[in-house]
Amino acid sequence: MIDRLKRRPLFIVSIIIVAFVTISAFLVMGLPALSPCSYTRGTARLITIVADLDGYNDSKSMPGQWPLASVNRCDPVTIRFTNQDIQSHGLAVDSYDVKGLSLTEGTTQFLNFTATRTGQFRVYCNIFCTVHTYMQNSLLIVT
Ligand SMILES: [Cu+2]
Repeated sequence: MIDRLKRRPLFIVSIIIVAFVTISAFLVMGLPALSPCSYTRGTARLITIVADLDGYNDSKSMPGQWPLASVNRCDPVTIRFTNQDIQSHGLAVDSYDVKGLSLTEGTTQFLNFTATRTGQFRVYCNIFCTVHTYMQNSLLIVT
């Protein structure tokens, strides 16, 4: 009986040490990596962006970032990009496709990727055009 009571503080100290080491490991190494999207496929998302002299989907008349699109992590994303202008326009997505698309007058192309990383990613025209400033602040939000 006395022997059991003597051991109890040792047990409590052991628990505290294990908890401390575990918490320290999380703080030093960060949270465990997210599961790969090959195991959890999300919902297919279609985003339509039309480029013309009013920007991306009339972004010229919008005060903030526009157009906005929200998807969930692991969703397969398709951006349908149409250029209705007579000059060329591009479409790039930070972190996902910085090379992007380059479209001539009156054409449509698709940009496909899986939203593997969470965060906010700028969508923008990556080739110079006369309405370039209106095509710099579209946003893809991955949660
Ligand atoms: Cu452009």
